[in-house]
Amino acid sequence: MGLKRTWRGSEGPRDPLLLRVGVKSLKALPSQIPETLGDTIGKYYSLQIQKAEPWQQFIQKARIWGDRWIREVRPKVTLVVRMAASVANYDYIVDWEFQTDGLIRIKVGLSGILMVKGTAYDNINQIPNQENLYGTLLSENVIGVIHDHYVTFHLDMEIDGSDNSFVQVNIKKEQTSAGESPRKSYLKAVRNVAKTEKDAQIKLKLYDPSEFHVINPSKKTRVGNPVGYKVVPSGTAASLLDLEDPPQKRGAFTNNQIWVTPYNRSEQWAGGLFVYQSQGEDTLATWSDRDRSIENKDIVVWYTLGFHHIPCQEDFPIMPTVSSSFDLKPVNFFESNPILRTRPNVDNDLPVCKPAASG
Ligand SMILES: [Cu+2]
Repeated sequence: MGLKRTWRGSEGPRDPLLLRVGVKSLKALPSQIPETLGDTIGKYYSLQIQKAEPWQQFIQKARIWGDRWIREVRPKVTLVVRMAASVANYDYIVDWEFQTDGLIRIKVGLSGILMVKGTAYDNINQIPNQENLYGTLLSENVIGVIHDHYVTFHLDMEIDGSDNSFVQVNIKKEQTSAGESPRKSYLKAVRNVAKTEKDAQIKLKLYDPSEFHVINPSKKTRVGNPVGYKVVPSGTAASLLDLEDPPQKRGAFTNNQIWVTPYNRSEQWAGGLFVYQSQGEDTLATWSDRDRSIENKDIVVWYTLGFHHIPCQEDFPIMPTVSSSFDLKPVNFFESNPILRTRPNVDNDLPVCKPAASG
């Protein structure tokens, strides 16, 4: 566990001076702003540039804003809970990052020793068909074989209480009727509350997108939205193996990226208890196929983060860390942006790490 202090993208250093200025065009970047203002800005100040304002208003506006300098920022301070697991030749670094805006980012980093096999080849010009290597020649007589990694998370969600529902919010394209509008299409969100487990066996789709909300249907915000958190996928991978392939039967928890099951103490490990002896009879897929009721129940959301890995020479002999993540993000959980009422941090609020006394 540790505290990390970083700056959010464009927010710049602590206590910046934010100047609202006008520029004639996007070509007029800070380097072209008059020297006098450039002096005022100084190297530690951030610029908030608003384009296409008349140049005459520019100095005046800067002066008006000059009487009301905005000097506050809130540095991004996150609590990171880290776990590192050595699994065979690999090291997996799992970070749970808790942000002050309520977002929880779960990040997985892969490192360690690459899985390789021997070969008689010591140069690719000796290989008649490189595809038949099923990997990459990484060094003389060493092939890094193509493989996948899957990390499945058991998320025992409790959104403001134990009884929750899973809602797939599907984004749909609607067409305008002929002559109705110059526009041809627009977007609509269709909410589908999952009644049973099979309603929540989710394969991610880029061109049929959805949000995945876990809500408490009996707790509402001031304006009536059910409180919730959503699962936000990021870069991930799906298994391409045949469903009847023995490794896939054992690893059937990768058949979908999201599953939802009713809480059951005996259903804790997505691959079952005895993975290496398994014929696939005790996995998340077999539990989910019972199709139990999951609406307004104590539910568990399962999310699988995947990586396809075609090794390259930089991965050998020890891999630089490859990372991906997904988020649990508040969705109508707070009445408004929770950051706005937080005090600006000052240096003294933060723990100061000092080196241990020597000797
Ligand atoms: Cu790998």
